[in-house]
Amino acid sequence: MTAQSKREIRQVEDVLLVIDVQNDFMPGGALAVARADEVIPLTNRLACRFTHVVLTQDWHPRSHISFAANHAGRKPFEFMTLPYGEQVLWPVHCVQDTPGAAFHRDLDIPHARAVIRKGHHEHVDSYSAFVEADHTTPTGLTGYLRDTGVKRVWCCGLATDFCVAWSSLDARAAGFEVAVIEDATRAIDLNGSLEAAWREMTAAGVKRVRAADLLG
Ligand code: VGL
Ligand code: ZN
Repeated sequence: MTAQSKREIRQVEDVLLVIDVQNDFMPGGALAVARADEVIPLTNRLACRFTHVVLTQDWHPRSHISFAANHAGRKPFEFMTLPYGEQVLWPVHCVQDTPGAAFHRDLDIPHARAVIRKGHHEHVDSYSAFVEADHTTPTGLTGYLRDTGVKRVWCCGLATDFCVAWSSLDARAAGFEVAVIEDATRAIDLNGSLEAAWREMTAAGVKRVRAADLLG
C-alpha cells in the first residue's frame, strides 16, 4: 500500500465503532463466532489511531425474545416471525451483567468515549447500534455522533453479517460515510448470510476496506 492510497483518519470527523467484542461471541462462548478472537489485536491497533472510539455491547435481559430457550419447542438458529419481522432464534447469550456479556479481557481501548448497550428491550432485538429491530426505536447513537461532529463511521467487530452489517447500513441511512474494516470482523454465516450482507452493504454505499489501508 503506497502512502498515496493510504486512507487518512480525520480526528474530529471520524469514529471507530467497535461492535460486540464480547466473551460470548468468542470461541467457546455461548454464541461462538469462528476465529472471533483474531480480531482483537488488530482492533487494538486500529483504536490507537482514532481519538474517537465508541464500543457497542450486546446486552440482553435473560427473558429476551431472541433466545430460542424463551420459545417453547424452538431451537437455536431457527427462524421465527415476530411482530417486527423475521428473527433468528439464538442461544442464550450476552445476558446483562454476566461474564459472557463482558468485553474480551484483551480488548484494550481505555480511551473509548462511549459504550452503547443494545438489545436491552425484552420484546425487541437490536443487531444495529443505531436503531432496534422494530426499525423505529433509536439507541441514541445517531444523535451522539452528530452532536460530536462525526461524519465518517469506521466499523469493525462481530459479527460481520449481523451486528456489523446492520449497524453499517443504519449508519449509511443516517447520512454518515461508512466503511467496514473487513479483516477486523468475523462472521456467523448462517445460510449464506455473509454474502447477502456484503451485497446489501455494497449496494448501500458502505466501503469495504482492510486494516492495512488505515494502518499503512
Ligand atoms: C449478534 C446475533 C445475536 C452480533 C448479536 O453481535 O452480531 N448476533 N446477537
Ligand atoms: Zn444478541
